[in-house]
Amino acid sequence: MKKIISAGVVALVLAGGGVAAAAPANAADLGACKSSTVCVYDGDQYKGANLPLSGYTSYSTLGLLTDKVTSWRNACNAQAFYLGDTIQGARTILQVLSAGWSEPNVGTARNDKADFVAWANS
Ligand SMILES: [Ca+2]
Repeated sequence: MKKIISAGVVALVLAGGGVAAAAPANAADLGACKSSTVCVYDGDQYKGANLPLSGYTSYSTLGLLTDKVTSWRNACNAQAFYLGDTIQGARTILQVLSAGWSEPNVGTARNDKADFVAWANS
């Protein structure tokens, strides 16, 4: 008798911020990400292909960097952002980045998953 295993269940885990150690944006590094901009990178330590995003808008897609983000920074001085993943139409927050903070590596569990960047309510 064959055993049937259901593979249809996907567990989503809301990973709040806080787990990885975010560091304040280093003034010397800000040249790579202009003020009032959110920047996403496909490499860690803000290397590789990058996409600068206006800090005045939320983005439902990250274009060529969709499912490729490894590091990001928020060079806005007042607005926090969500880095998120959309799975079958449902949005999951991968990480929250406070104003002025950077994350040099989002960590293995979040790596190469982000699809959107959105304003976080403060
Ligand atoms: Ca994704």
